[in-house]
Amino acid sequence: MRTLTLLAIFLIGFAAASQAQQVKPAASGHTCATDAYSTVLQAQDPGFETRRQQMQQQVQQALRQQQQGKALQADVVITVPVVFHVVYRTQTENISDAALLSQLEVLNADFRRLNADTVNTPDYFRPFAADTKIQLCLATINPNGDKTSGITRTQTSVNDSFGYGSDKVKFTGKGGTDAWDSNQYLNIWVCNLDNGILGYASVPGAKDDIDGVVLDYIAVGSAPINQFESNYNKGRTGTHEVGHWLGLQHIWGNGLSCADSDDIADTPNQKGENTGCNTGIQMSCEGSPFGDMYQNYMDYSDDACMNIFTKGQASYMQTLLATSRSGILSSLACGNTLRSDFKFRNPSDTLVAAGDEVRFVSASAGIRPETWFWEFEGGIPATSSQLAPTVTYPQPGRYSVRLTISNGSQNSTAVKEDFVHVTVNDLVVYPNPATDYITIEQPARVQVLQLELVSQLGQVLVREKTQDRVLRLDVRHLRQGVYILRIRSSNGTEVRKISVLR
Ligand SMILES: [Ca+2]
Ligand SMILES: [Ca+2]
Ligand SMILES: [Ca+2]
Ligand SMILES: [Zn+2]
Repeated sequence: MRTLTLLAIFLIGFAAASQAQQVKPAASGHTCATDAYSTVLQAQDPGFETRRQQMQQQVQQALRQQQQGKALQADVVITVPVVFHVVYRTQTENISDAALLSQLEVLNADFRRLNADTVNTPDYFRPFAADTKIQLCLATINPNGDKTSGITRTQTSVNDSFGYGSDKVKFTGKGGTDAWDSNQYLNIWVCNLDNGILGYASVPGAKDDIDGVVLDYIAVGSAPINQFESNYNKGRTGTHEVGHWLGLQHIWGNGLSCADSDDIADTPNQKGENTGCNTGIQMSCEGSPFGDMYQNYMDYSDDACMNIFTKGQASYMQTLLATSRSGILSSLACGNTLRSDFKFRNPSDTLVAAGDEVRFVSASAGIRPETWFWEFEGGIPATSSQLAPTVTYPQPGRYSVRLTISNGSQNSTAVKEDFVHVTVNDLVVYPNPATDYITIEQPARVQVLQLELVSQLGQVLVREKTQDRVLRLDVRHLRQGVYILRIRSSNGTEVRKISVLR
């Protein structure tokens, strides 16, 4: 009888797999491609590894500061807005809204330690178990500011399945769906992944347009809503991959030895991955009295046999959200409000010459505004109701810009002081004569490279290389007399006579 049941389970599993024309996941063990995907990114994107390491260092530095007393607001629950992009070829792959909502429920339960199977965490690991204070919500506003279900569905023309190598699922032009602004959303793509891969995540440091988590459709949500027979039908692939997205490494580190680590202090050191469903104490490395924490979401155990994030992992993820994913903290994607913001259409317009045209563009968040009201100190026009106005500034100075947006029932104002710097037309040096400091102010479109203050005998007394627009030279140590200021700029070399008075 038992053999028959097993055979039946095997056949159902086989049917699901053959429908997808794919190999089932390896006989045991999560098949997470996050590490392999990071290796691909290292090869494709020269800046990736540096950014990843910088972000890791930022977290470690912030964690050290927290230990020195500058604690994060530990009681604040962070909400991460999620958009699901279902990219399907067959109706089987086009999993239901219910399955996606079930996935969200699993994530919220696991991250808040509200999962029903916390009872399976052994007593000796319970003191380490954490409510991560991170929760997820389904986006209610899309990047255009319009209402959304938080779910996109795309029937794909891609005939074979998707893989982490090509990453096609993340691009509309390649048969997938473009990411929504990853500074405001966690993008979760659902598709048929090849080679039995269950999921992969971009770790912090990946570029915005590929940022997010990809899940194989068979691993989304929890049975019975998840209708696929496997050891990975309780939605824990999602928990594991979102853990990676928030910077967590596999609990065994990145090598199959005891010398490497996951950089989390309260997870036991572990040699390699655990698969299936272990029981009792399994010790792969010396020095941890209770052995491997194979119940951890960042191991490879079966979905039914994982049930814990640790406090160390929780602070790591919290801190990562406070540093390199801080856009998520201020995202309005699950709300019902709007927030004014704006920028230069051309980023170098922060510094212009008198008479130049400066173009602005609204960069509001949340609900799409219906009206814009701009106020330009020192500008012509002084006000505008356009989405992206052009303004001329006749006089040198530093000017504020203010934008009030409204959707009829709500409004929001952003003010930026000294946002526009209209420079002088010619290089000016003042005061002359000077007693303590000389100020050198350069016009837009000219870049001063080096300044030299030279005595009348030709001796260089001060030399400065500079990137600054406004420079102050200290002449308090100079005797009364006449000096030569030699200014080398992108316009050539210019010489001014400067008197110092005592
Ligand atoms: Ca697949
Ligand atoms: Ca550890
Ligand atoms: Ca290891
Ligand atoms: Zn993984």
